[in-house]
Amino acid sequence: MESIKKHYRTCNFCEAMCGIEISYKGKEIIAIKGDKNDSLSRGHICPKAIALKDLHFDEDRLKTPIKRTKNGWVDISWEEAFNEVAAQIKNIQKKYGKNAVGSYRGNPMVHNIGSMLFGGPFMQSIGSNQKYTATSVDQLPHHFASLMMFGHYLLLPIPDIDRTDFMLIMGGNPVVSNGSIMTAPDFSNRLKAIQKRGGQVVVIDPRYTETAKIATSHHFIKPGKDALLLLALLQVIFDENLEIRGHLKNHLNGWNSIKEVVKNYSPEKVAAIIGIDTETIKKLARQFANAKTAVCYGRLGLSTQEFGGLCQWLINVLNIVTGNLDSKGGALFTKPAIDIVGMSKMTGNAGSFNKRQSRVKKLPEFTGEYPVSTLVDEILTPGENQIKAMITISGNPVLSTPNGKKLEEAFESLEFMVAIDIYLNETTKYANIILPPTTGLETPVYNLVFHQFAIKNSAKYAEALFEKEDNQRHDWEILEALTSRLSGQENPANPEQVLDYMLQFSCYNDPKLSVAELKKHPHGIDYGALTPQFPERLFTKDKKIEMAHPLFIKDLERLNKTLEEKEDATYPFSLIGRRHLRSNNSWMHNIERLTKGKERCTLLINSEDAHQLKLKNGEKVSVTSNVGHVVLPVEITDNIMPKVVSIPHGWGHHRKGIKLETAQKHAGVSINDLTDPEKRDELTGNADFSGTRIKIEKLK
Ligand SMILES: Nc1nc2c(c(=O)[nH]1)N[C@H]1C(S)=C(S)[C@@H](COP(=O)(O)OP(=O)(O)OC[C@H]3O[C@@H](n4cnc5c(=O)[nH]c(N)nc54)[C@H](O)[C@@H]3O)O[C@H]1N2
Ligand SMILES: Nc1nc2c(c(=O)[nH]1)N[C@H]1C(S)=C(S)[C@@H](COP(=O)(O)OP(=O)(O)OC[C@H]3O[C@@H](n4cnc5c(=O)[nH]c(N)nc54)[C@H](O)[C@@H]3O)O[C@H]1N2
Ligand code: SF4
Ligand SMILES: [Mo]
Repeated sequence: MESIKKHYRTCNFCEAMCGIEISYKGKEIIAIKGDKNDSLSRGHICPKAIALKDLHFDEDRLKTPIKRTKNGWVDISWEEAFNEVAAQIKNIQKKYGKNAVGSYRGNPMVHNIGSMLFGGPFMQSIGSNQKYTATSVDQLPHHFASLMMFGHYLLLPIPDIDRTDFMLIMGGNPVVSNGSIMTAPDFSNRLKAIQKRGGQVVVIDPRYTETAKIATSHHFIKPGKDALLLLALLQVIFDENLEIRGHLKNHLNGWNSIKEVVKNYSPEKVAAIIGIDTETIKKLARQFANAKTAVCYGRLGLSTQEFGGLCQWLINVLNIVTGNLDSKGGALFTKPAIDIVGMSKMTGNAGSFNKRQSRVKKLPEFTGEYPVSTLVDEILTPGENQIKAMITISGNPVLSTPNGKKLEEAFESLEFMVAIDIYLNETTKYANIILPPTTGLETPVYNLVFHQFAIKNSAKYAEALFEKEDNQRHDWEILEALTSRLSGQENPANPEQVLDYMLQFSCYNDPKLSVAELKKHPHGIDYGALTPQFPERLFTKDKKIEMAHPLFIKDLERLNKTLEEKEDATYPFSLIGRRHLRSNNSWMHNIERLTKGKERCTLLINSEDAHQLKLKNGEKVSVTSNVGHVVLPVEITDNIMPKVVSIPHGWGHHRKGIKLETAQKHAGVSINDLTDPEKRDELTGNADFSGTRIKIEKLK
């Protein structure tokens, strides 16, 4: 008789890195609970952790390669699949050149140590410039601001929420998302703790969110107007001499330029445009500047918008001029056990911008990739270097990037496509071959990226709970099999060995770190609170922070044009997205436990607007933008600003030819059938999802 055993690991679904305790017997999972001894998460989990079990047993998950034929999908052997994919890639590159093969890498890649470690060599073996990832529909402006100001695209400031006295949250809903570029499991309790110790939390969001509900106060803002608010806060701070130079005073370039620039943005000038009154802006500026410690944190709603780059820049500037950057209780930088930022001193890769431009729309490269909103153009526009074949790895761009419908057309036109993915879904159905990897409990965990974003320094490794079946392959094995066929070079190491190698360079050497050492600590090793690290850790040549980089100053001209913007009569509503606790982007809707219950893919609309349009709760409406059209039910509420409506992203599983039985029962519609690829932050190239112009009509 097998006994019940316990396995400790980190949930790999979102950035929160919750420690979990799994009770199991043989191949059976008895229970999944929060690990109370986890150094970071202290026992917290969300409902998605339990779904690790459902994902493991999901019958729709693919286990062996499949190939699309005239008679439908057929199983093929791994050997045949690898050989054919490599041959097709080589053939297309021979016919059209290296850049004819494009790639898109999606979010789960970052949560998978195998693909993180073996993805780089694979991309090199393809050798194409046509590289795209989910970064440019997400956090690109954060990287951009860090590269320009601190000299390294991964040197991202992390809010010190366990010690701050004042937290200003703009365009983030961590109570639901569990935090992003802020690994802070159990966020709700950490937020409540700020208030318990006498501090305050203020939320700025066009929706009265789950985070706003437990904050000290909340203010609605019109979508896309945050840069103006941030400038006005800075204007008040300088006008009232509330600025503090702090410990970095000798390491700041551009202080006076900032002081000069912000003079143009008084609260009086911006109040009506942003939808927040003058007195509220002034009070907020004073509170922030006068708090003993304070931190401004702006996330997705501030980066996926027209002025994403300006927003992330101004957030850093606000933290700097109040003495809160690189400072306890403010925004700090991490020092993880495997320090990818530190290691780039060896590799020389601190990020790059505009080294080349995309072929069709001339958009700037960022750290080797182009904005994914132009992928459609690169596939559909004929000419030299046109993309003729695509590789997608753990991505679902048909649902997650702007104008998914058009992208479907583009994928359809390709000569060849391969997808490395666990499902036959809205994107992978266009592939000629799908290579399905192991996932979740069949994989080891070490978070290369999220330790880098965590509010405390720690390290943790866990082995796979379940051995893969003989016919299965890990992501890294698939990548390695293709890399060796394309480059002719084999990589004899496995992920554990590569990690071991990287751990040698760790700054934590008591005890000396290795995978074996980490295995002795199933709840993780706690390295304590974040500490100030500037100027030493700056990557700028002069070891100074570039507060007023000319690219930002220039971009203000674009922002200034919006000061005179008129209402749009054709499309009177402004559309934003939202997330739900029991979803993760587009790919967890096939799990009944997470999808069941009240319909969630609804159009949130303010009761005043609903009244004017004579809409009843639950009534289906037609929603149209300049690129597309969807029909979905309305959900009337006062938790959203008038003239702003919201549709969650990641739905739209009604598409034909996919194998996701549960997801198709709760199909919903895709917000990205409405979003426009031409709307982007011109500075960084990031997609602009906040404030898509739409009209709403009653169904006849
Ligand atoms: N309108 C709008 N659009 C958005 C957003 C928004 O807020 N609004 N959010 C954006 C953001 S922040 C992001 S990160 C992107 C996400 O965009 P993507 O990364 O493109 O999409 P996901 O929905 O995460 O799809 C993940 C894919 O990986 C597969 N997968 C899951 N686990 C594994 C695994 O272990 N291995 C492999 N190989 N595959 C796996 C899934 O089946 C799925 O096909 O969407 C963006 N799009
Ligand atoms: N449950 C769940 N958790 C997730 C995910 C998920 O899909 N589901 N996705 C994961 C991923 S990939 C990411 S990147 C993170 C994202 O994590 P968050 O950044 O917390 O993302 P959202 O919950 O989308 O919050 C964005 C907020 O911005 C607001 N907003 C929209 N436009 C504007 C604007 O113009 N100005 C302001 N001030 N606010 C605006 C929206 O109303 C919303 O409340 O979440 C991660 N965690
Ligand atoms: S918040 Fe939920 S999904 Fe995210 S790591 Fe924790 S348990 Fe997993
Ligand atoms: Mo994301």
